[in-house]
Amino acid sequence: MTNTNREWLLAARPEGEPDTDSFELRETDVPTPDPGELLVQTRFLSVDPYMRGRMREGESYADPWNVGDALKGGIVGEVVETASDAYDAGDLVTGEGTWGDYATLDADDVAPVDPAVADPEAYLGVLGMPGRTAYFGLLEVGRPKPGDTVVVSGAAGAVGSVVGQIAKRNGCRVVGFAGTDEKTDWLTDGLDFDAAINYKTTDDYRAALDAAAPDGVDVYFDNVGGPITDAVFTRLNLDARVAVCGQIAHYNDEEVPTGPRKLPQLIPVRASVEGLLVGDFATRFGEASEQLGQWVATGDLRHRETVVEGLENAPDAFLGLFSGDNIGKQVVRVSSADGE
Ligand code: NAP
Ligand code: FER
Repeated sequence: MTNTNREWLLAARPEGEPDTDSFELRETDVPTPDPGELLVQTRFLSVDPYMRGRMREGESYADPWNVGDALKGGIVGEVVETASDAYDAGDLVTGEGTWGDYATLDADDVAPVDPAVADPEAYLGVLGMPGRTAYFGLLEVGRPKPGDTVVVSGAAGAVGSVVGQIAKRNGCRVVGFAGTDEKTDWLTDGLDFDAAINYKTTDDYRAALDAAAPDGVDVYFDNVGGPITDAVFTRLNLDARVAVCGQIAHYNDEEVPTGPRKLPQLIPVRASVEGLLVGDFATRFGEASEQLGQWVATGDLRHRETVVEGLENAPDAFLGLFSGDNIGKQVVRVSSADGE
């Protein structure tokens, strides 16, 4: 094992769209685990849209990163040194690490990774935070009933692709919005969505919805906001539920956008619009992990990961989320099983 660790830190707070100038790679010593901790060599690092919020000053659901601090994120890695009885060297675990080669993690804060269930990187997607978000967001906030039409934006991403499949399992008609034909083909041919709309090659979203969701929309699982959401709001059915999971189209906005507002559309149909945070379901994460793990192990729940190679490319992988470079969950491979 080398003595040198590489870690990405926040070099500057971006205004508007971030670029690689927001990030800096520094070399440090490999940290030593304190009692109760594990030294973990990162195999895969998760990059997620919410990290854009952490680059901003001020409170949100996650603490802001400070300029000069190492960036944090979900990782899957191998225990290389242990100061805890809970794990042995060689175990694969997942937890909150840094954008780096090595991190020390409290053994109480990590979960085991079972490569018999799925490839390790799936523990950052379908079997990680995004999968749990899809599970609770759809079932608890969207509350789909058999026969409902469920529309999902960001449908080919980590959360959206799981939402659509769980909605299908619940007997719903499922329509997804995504940004390339490769993605819409995957949704309909690979994941059995009933219809998928490429919002980058479609001008009239309302007309596209009328064709794809002729009975209107009962559940809208919103990952993106913007004009897609404006259109879906005009097609909501009586008692529709809107689960506001993400608004990635607005994460680089410096000001709250003004109009056009679609709220009058909610009145005649008495729709409810509810924000959701996956962390609110923390006491039930075990239930979600068990169910999602079962579906994945039996092949009933399909998943994809887009892998960018090399820690040095982590900022590009993150920036790619905003241009739609990923299909399924975006991860970065930091090292391989042979330790390289
Ligand atoms: P993701 O969907 O895997 O990746 C982001 C995707 O967003 C991109 O692939 C891109 O796909 C799409 N996108 C980017 N800019 C867009 C725009 N302007 N308009 C429409 N689509 C755009 O990411 P994820 O991790 O699954 O997260 C999805 C959403 O859920 C994010 O908004 C995230 O913040 C939110 N989230 C919320 C919670 C919570 O607890 N509330 C938890 C996890 C995630 P296209 O090619 O289709 O454009
Ligand atoms: C996201 C990922 C996580 C996000 C919110 C969360 C709105 C919330 C996490 C929590 O519950 O603490 O992309 O976007």
